[in-house]
Amino acid sequence: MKITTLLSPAMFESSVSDIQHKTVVVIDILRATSTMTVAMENGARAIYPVRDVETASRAGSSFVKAGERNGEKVSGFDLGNSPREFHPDIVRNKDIVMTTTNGTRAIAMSENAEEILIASYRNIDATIKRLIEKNQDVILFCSGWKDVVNVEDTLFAGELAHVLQEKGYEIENDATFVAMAIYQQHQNAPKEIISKASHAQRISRLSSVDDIDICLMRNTFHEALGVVDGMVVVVS
Ligand code: 3SL
Repeated sequence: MKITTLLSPAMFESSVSDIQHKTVVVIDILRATSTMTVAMENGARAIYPVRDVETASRAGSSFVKAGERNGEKVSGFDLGNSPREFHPDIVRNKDIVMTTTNGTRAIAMSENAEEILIASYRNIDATIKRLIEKNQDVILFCSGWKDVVNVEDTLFAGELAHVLQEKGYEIENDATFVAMAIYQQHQNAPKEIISKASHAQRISRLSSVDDIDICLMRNTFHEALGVVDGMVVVVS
């Protein structure tokens, strides 16, 4: 089995082939995939990730509409993309339609994969378990920020690659070695480097530093999340 890492969506065209036989792990630590995990932890029925604001705004009134652009809540939507907003009182037993700047874009780009997993620190062990059970070539897809590489997604991809390599997976591209090197250097103090990251600074300005702590909590949810028929649901 092989691991390919995309440090940003800009690598997609040049680095991805045969996606229909692979598992793609979509990573947007700050904050889309972490927030999706929180929503599912808090009892949401399903999340419909969509690429654009127009599609999300057309969802029926039974949906909770979550939208973020440039770190801010989309005007007229029920929620933005802060994990603190996805409270059980709001999301329990609800379907959520969600669009974000980078995370839902990466999910849409992965649509032809055999399986798409939605990963965050909050469900990292369940994600690893699912990958090992599937025993398929893996693409670690860092959502980045507007096609630019970021620290937090790279660090997370490096951890997944490190664990999978120990299980016998082969490293397919240099981006995976880069992610693993960053992980090896910062594994004991991930928050230290992540809080210096440009998007962490942006979130602290626009939302709250609490979001960063929430997104960095490990294994608060013991289920893998995947995209099935266009919905993010529990797959394990
Ligand atoms: O781009 C995204 O998908 C978001 O996670 C960005 S933000 O954290 O909501 O600003």
